[in-house]
Amino acid sequence: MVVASPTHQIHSEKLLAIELPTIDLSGERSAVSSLIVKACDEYGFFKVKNHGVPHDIIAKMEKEGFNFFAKPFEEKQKAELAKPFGYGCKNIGFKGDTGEVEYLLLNTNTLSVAERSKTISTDPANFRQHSSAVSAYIEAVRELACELLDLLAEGLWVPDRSVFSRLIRDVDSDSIIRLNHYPPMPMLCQDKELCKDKDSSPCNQNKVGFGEHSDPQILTILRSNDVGGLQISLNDGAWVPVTPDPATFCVNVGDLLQVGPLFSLILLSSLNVKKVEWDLMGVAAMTNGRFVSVRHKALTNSYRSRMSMAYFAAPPPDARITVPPEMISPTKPALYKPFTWAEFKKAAFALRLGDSRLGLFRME
Ligand code: GA4
Repeated sequence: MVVASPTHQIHSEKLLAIELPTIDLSGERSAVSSLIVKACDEYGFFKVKNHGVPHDIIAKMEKEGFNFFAKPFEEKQKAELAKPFGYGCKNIGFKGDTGEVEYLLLNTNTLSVAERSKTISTDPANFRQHSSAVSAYIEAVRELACELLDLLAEGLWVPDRSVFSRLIRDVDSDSIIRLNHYPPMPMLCQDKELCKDKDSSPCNQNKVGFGEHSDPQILTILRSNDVGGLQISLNDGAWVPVTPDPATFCVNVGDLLQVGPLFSLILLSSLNVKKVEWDLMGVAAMTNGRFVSVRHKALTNSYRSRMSMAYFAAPPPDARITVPPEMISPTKPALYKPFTWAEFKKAAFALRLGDSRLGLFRME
């Protein structure tokens, strides 16, 4: 993990943006996989370019999102279907968290396509077109997530390279997609000289769009328009803005991946039991908490709308995350109790946005 240098803070309100590592996925495979592991080690956040998601798929999805958020509030509210999926405004989760954000939360499960279409489009004439834009985006971003997870497994020398991506490809994968729209919010910063410029890096006086949290899933693939707002928390607690770059996707480690490298993932389904064995040499080379699910937040911009689209790659609900017996010894006791994604998710949704959840699953 990196620590902010003094130059990250020019004055108390204005922060210097951090240049996250940008990994070119068209590079040589083993070099790319090492870079991904390094970026997960050092930052827990990185950007990818030449990611293979076609520009027109991204553009259609973004247009779809902006069109939806431009509709009158009453119309958007009609998309408030089965909670937690559907439209939401200012309320985040079920425990009283709020932010200056409106959003659409969509299930990516193929079985829910019809419901998704109802959610994103209230115009029956464009029903099909809308549905296909969203589906095409989900499929392309899922592919990217799987590719990144395969590369990560390769970089970690895990014998089974598809160990993570199989969970995402599973028909029962609980991956979701979220469109966040942050309407412009005038800031209260006193330093007019520094803050009146319409640049994309917000200062600390900007209103909180989406409060501090970590993502519970395995990996998040985020794309935003050219308006800044994302900030990440570095090891020393300093907040640093991430420069927006619509040509790249921003990728971050989720809670499950923080646990994952030290654990075997056992996927139990009614039909099969798949156990993933870790290369003990590889595991021994890792340190506890090697990949950290970095806390982040999103601030609003004073002048411009920000829209981000996040794909949260998650396993099926019954995917069991547990310490393999060969990893446990009197000197190296298991750090976490075994849990399923369904159990972890239930705990996450019962807590406030900023609460730490992994602590609940730590061995006493
Ligand atoms: C954070 C990541 C995703 O946006 C999300 C969020 C979810 C929600 O908005 O309903 C949560 C939050 C997120 C973690 C803690 C709980 C659940 C709000 C909240 C207070 C969709 C997710 O999966 O977890």
